[in-house]
Amino acid sequence: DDGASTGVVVKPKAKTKKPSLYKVLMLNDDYTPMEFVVHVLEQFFSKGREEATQIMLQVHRRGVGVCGVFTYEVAETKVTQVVDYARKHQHPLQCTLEKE
Ligand code: TYC
Repeated sequence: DDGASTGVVVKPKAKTKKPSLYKVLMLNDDYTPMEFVVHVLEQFFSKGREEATQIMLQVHRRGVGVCGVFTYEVAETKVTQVVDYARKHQHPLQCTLEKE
């Protein structure tokens, strides 16, 4: 807009792009104790006992559940931390990323 008709020059807004978001998904298995999964959801995803239990039961019954939604780097870090922590405790718990 060169302001020819109104005298007002509108500067084009420099658009800041929102980062893509990624879901961290928890996967079911037959061996990881329910209590361990609840503990992971509390410690790594800041869930309260109630919500952590609901998510764990969703995964147990349906096979998969959403732990949280993050930018790529944060989501990738959560997955690594959870899988490393589970291995340290000798549980096969798996989680993964999915682009929203
Ligand atoms: N299915 C497991 C059991 O019966 C519990 C479990 C829930 C494991 C959620 C993993 O992401 C998981 N002990």
